Amino acid sequence: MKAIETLRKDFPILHQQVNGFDLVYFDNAATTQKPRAVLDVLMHYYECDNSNVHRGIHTLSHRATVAYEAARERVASFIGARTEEVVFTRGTTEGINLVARAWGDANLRAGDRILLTEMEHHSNLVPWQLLAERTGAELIFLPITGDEGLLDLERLDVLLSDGVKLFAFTHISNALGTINPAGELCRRAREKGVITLVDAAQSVGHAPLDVMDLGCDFLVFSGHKMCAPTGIGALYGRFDLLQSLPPFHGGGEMILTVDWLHSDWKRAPHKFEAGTPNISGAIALAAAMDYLDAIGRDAIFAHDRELGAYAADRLRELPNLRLLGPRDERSGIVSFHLNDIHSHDIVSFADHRGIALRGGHHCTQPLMRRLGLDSTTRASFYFYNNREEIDRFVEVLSEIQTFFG
Ligand code: C6P
Repeated sequence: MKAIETLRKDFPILHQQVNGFDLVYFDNAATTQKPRAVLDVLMHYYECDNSNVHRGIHTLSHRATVAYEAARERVASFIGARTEEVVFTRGTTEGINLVARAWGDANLRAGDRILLTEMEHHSNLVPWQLLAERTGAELIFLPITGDEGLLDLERLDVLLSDGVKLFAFTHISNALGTINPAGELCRRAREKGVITLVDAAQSVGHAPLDVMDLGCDFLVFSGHKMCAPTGIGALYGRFDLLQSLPPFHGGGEMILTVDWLHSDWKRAPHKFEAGTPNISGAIALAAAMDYLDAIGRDAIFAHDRELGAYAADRLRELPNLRLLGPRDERSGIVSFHLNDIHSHDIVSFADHRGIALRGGHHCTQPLMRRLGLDSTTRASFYFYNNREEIDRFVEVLSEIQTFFG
């Protein structure tokens, strides 16, 4: 990997002072910053090629269409899929809702079960609750082991047996930093004939990932957590599955022919992309993938884990700090509870020192309740963060402990 200082130069936003201090950006699990290479591609698209896709015969429309479809190819190569297996979405949340609607409504009946885990983000819980209400299906949960936040794999086979049709789980937990053994989970589900959906929101921009190696049926992610703009993401679906599903939204772009009472759809993936898509977002997502691959996803993953382990060690030095998440092999996400100081107070204090953290339930309210907490403070790292920033962060936490007595 290039030196961190060199990589930091690619991110204009990192070079500023916040509240009189050099910015330390530790809120990468919420959204990452964007490198100049991605910003330039966005600007170039709007300055030179902007037009609608798949409709016009004129030159700009042709260019926009070619660039948009090339972006689909790039996403496919980034995750080891076929081009026609990539549906552009607004992000992880929309991808899960698409599967819950299109696959869930067509395949689930009263009495069927959906297996989730206790560490799911609301985005991988609420759409299934809505599906369960529509169909009479039931949700069941693979437990975690406690503060260490590992999945209780001994319970998996039993839970997978009982009428389960779909197993949806997060690859990396946004609230605990756990890295789940996604390949093993998919294999064990497949052995029981259970369809899998991997929420890769926190993993796809941080680690090498190949849908064929994972053996998943569906996988979803958001571009904004991997150096691309907000409002763009992708759903991977095995082609035969995608092709068998009805559309999610109806409208322009996704049809072949329309009559007053009936319409025919295009093949997957286009039948899932109704209306004008986020063209510039897709093109910028492809640029973000080029940027990440030039650094190397193995190197990014190693750096994330190294910072995660270093931060965990430094945090353990603080008295009365309850650290959540795995002892070994955590990602670059650390989440903790400090004395009885509310996480919002910690985040506000740290902000006054120029450090951006996140405090709250991290869209995992049931998990927080399971841990007996209402919130945690979270620091989440990326390849442009370094140990010196973590040292400053730990110093500020010490200051906070003194301040709040
Ligand atoms: N987590 C966080 O600060 P969207 O909002 O669709 O881009 O991503 C939703 C989502 C789904 N799954 C996981 C594991 C996630 O971490 C997120 C987003 C952010 O942790 C915002 S709550």
